[in-house]
Amino acid sequence: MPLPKAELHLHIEGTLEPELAFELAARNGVTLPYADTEELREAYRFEDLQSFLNLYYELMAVLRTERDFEDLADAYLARAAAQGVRHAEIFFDPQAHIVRGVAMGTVVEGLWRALDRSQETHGISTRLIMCFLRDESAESAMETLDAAGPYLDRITGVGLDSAEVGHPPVKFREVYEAAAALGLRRVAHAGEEGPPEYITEALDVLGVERIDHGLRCLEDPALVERLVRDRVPLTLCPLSNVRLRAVDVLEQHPLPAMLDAGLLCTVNSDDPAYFGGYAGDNFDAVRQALGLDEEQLRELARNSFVASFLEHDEERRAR
Ligand code: ES4
Ligand code: ZN
Repeated sequence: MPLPKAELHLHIEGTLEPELAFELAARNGVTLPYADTEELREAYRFEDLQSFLNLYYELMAVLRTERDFEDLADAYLARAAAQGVRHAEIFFDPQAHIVRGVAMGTVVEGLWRALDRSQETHGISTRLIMCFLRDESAESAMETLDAAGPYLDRITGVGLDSAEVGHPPVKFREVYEAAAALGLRRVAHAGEEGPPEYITEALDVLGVERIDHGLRCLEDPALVERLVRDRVPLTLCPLSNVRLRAVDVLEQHPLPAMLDAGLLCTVNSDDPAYFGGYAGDNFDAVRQALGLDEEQLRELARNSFVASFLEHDEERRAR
């Protein structure tokens, strides 16, 4: 039995497996520039975050209807359940769909159909986190928040993702203020490819409760001290870090040092269809490559619930 765990860093669009991509392409009359699933998998060789994002946005063309988003989420939840995931806080990127003429309502209603029954069908409680694309303008982010108005009962929080370098958190100060005023929880990707200053800025300017990735905090000892003191969760994604070359090989991932430093680390899958594995696969990989012992793995699983947005009694029940 895999360890019960919460998944806190998961882009739903990053769960699109090649087989489902081709199925949806056929259903929607979309032509993909790949002959078959094998040729598509061949394209999964990334140099960095941007080379991954190019393919990630390209494949989204197959997602068009509510049912597509429902099928996507349902397929993810089934795989996650098989790997011990009991709670999932799921990112989605509305701007990447709205720009293609797919409305906010189509995305949220479709995802919600799968999420709403997930406790019964998969034994997984869920939350939705709406991300802003940081390489788009602050105005576009604010329009996206406005467009989410009718769906805020289904959205727990906001996040910030896509190409990091050159797009510091401060660019989104106003939209995060507006999100906070609406009662939304706040997280942001920071310190994946960007510098440690972006982590500090996400905390101080955006008021985030968790840092997604946060790997580069290690370059700033004072920042590490602060993250430890304030118990700021980091949602690490080890297989993603290898595929996008944030670390050379998994054996050199700093997770053990980060745990030893007292950081509140969690292990997550990011874009599992692209990076070689779901939450349980990431746990297995760090156990093998880094020699983590049972107590460290239990600590990581415990941290995932502590760092989640579950209410306290719900959190106990999920464990
Ligand atoms: C992402 Cl790995 C990663 N980093 C930033 N933005 C993203 N969106 C989807 N995956
Ligand atoms: Zn991510």
